[in-house]
Amino acid sequence: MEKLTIYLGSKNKSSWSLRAWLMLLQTATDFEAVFIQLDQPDTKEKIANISPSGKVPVLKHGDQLIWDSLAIGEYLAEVFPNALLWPKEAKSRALARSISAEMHAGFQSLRKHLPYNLEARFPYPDLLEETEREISRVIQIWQDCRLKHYSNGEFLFGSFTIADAMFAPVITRFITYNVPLPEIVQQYIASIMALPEMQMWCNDI
Ligand SMILES: N[C@@H](CCC(=O)N[C@@H](CS)C(=O)NCC(=O)O)C(=O)O
Repeated sequence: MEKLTIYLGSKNKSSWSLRAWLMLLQTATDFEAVFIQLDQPDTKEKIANISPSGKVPVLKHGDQLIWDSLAIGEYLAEVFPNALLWPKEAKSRALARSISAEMHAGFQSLRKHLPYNLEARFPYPDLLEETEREISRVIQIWQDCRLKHYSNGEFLFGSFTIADAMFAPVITRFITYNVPLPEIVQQYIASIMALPEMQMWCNDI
């Protein structure tokens, strides 16, 4: 196996890096993690040295670079089929890809008004209607998936998939901002937060 290196941003600041980290740990393969501190005078230069897009995460496999969290997930799913990073069944897989893409491309208001910050805790703030609408949409996605896959495991499609990784930083945002959530969603959040790889990320900032 060629050497795998993942380039990541600071744990407290880089929500996209958390996604790639969770996906990579599912493969149970050896890799090197290189963390680049964000918001430092030399951050842009350090990232530019490795990343064609000027952003992290970036995966390096041998001499191949893969950047962007979702592209990294797709690559890992191909190279490590036994990790079952996408659901096995075609329709579930299509749904997992749909919600992962929806997360990847959307929820701008939620991202802007509930910024990712692992360490902070705030009371639930007054939010714009659009942000509230996006929160409701996330809750609806999680509820629908959990109701459908309740008997197969604790995650959106039963076992952990790329879709769970894509939503993991939304979970930490909901915790940071004390977002009120229905019971079934609270259970899902507890399952994600209990993952050892999530603990490794959150408890060692
Ligand atoms: N669409 C990209 C977004 C990556 C991104 O925005 N990364 C941020 C950190 S979370 C970054 O590298 N920012 C550059 C900087 O802070 O200088 C992905 O899915 O990986």
